[in-house]
Amino acid sequence: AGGIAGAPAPFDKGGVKIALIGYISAGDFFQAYQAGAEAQAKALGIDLQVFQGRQDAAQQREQVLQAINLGVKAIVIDHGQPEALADVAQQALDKGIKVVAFDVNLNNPAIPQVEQSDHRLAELALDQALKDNGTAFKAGYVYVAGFAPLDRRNEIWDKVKAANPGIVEAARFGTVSDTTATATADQAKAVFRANPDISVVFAPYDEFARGVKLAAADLGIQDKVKIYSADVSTADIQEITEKGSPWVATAATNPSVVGAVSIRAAALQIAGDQVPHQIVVEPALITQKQLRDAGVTTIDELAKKVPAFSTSTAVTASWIPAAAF
Ligand code: SR1
Repeated sequence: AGGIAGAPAPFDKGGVKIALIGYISAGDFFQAYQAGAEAQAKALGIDLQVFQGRQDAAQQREQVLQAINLGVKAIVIDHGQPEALADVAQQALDKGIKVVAFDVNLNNPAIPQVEQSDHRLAELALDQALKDNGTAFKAGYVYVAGFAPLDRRNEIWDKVKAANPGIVEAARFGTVSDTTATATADQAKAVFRANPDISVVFAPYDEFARGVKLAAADLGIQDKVKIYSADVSTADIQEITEKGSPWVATAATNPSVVGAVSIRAAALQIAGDQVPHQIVVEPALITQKQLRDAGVTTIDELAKKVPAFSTSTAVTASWIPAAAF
C-alpha cells in the first residue's frame, strides 16, 4: 500500500499495520462494520489484518496477543468481553501499540471508546413505539446482558418503563450466537404462544428483530405485533418495507461509517494526535413509513437521503482521505 503525500509519518510511507479483532462476525452489522474499516484502511494505505470473531472470548484474547507479536501499530477491538481483554489490551499499550475499543468497555483512560450513542438510539426507537402505541401495552423485550451497547440500550428501556407504568414487560428473551436470528425466532415463538396479548416488541439489535419477525410470520400474527429495533442494512430495509411487515421502525447508524471512524481513531493516535476518550457516531430514526414513502430499498439509497449515513465528522483530519464504501 502506498503512502499519502503530505500525511504525517508513518502514513507518508504507507503499509502501516493495524489489527481489527472482532468478537461477533456473523450478521449484516458486523460485516458492514468490517467493510467500512477496510475501506478506510485502504484509503490510508494501511495494511489491515482482520481477525474474525467466533463469540469466543479466549480466542479473541489470543488474537490480541497474536496482533502484538505481528508488530502492529494499533489494535481495534470490536465487541468482546472486558474481563478477557483488559489485561492483554494493557500489554499492547505497554508496548507502545495504540488500542481503540468499539462497543466493549475496557475501562482504560488510554483506550478511546467508539460507540453509537446507544442511549439516544434506544430513545429514538422507544419514542416512536410510544407515539405509535400509546403508553400502555404488553411488550416483549429482547435482551442479552453483558454486551455494552445492549446494556446501554437496556438503561433506556428501564427508564421508559419506569416513566410509563402502563407498559408491561410480559417476556424477556434473546440469544447472541452465530445464528442469533433463528435462535431468537424459536424463543419468540414460545413467548408469543404464551403471551398472545403482546403487541409491541423492543428488539434493539437487527438480528433480534429479524428473529421476532420470523416468529410472527410463522405464527401468522404479523398484524397484531409491532417491532422496534436498532441497526439497519439493505436486507433489513427489504424486511421492513415488505408488505405486511410488523417491523415498523429502527434507530441506526451506518455500520460502515462506524468501522471507518474506528480506523481513523487508531490512525490519528499513531500519527501522534490526541483523540477524545469517547467517540460517538450519532444514530437516526428510520421508520417503515419513511422508507416506503421515499422508495428507499438499499443502504446506499438511505445514505443519499440521510447525510449521517454516508459520513461522520468524528475523529478526522485534513490528511485523512474519505473511505469509499
Ligand atoms: C450483541 S451486540 C449487537 C449490537 O452491536 C452493535 O452496537 C450493533 O448496533 C448491534 O445492535
